[in-house]
Amino acid sequence: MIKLYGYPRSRSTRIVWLLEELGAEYEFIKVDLMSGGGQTAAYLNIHADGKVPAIDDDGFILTESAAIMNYLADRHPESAMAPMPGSQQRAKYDEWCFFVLTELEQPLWTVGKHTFVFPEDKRVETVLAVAHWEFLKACKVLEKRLQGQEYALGGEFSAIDILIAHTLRWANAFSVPSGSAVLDSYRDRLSARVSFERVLQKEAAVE
Ligand SMILES: N[C@@H](CCC(=O)N[C@@H](CS)C(=O)NCC(=O)O)C(=O)O
Repeated sequence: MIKLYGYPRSRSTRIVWLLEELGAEYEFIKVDLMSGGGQTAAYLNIHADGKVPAIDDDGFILTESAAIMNYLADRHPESAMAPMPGSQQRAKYDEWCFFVLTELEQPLWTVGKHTFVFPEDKRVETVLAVAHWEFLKACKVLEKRLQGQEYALGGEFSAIDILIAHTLRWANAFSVPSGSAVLDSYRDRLSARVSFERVLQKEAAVE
């Protein structure tokens, strides 16, 4: 059974969400980031940087949330959570994936790091305005690409929607508005999925 190392409302939420969509069996192991759980020698053997998420699939260790999502989606081809590797549809899926990580999440995480993640003496207030601006710019691109379609790949839900919706939920939680009614309604529609209700229950159980 897959072991998922995670922490509520972190990037491991993406993996819980996907595992719930897949209906896969897994064990959620809480790494208590708030009390140094990521920095124990045992956990550093799993994730060299002491971060979450990480998975252990029968001894196969994998880190990086998007890599884990794509691995799990590819291991469950019947779920159609990601297009077949090597296909043009997969290249478009990957395009989304890299866009979300490098254009959308990156400025948002900069806001997070410089408001509540980093120790106070490492925070630089002057980066916030430019990070907000960059995030809004990425949201405009995202809005254009999602306009008139239900999901990122068109009519079918896939793992990339989890990555996008989770990032937009983070923005909301960080009080960083997307500035887009299209994106807000996409985020809320995806958050209303039954699988996401199960994510909230799973995380509440380990709080
Ligand atoms: N690029 C990594 C980022 C992982 C990451 O930064 N995780 C945060 C939680 S969302 C973490 O574990 N932080 C604890 C720390 O920095 O020590 C991924 O997508 O998995």
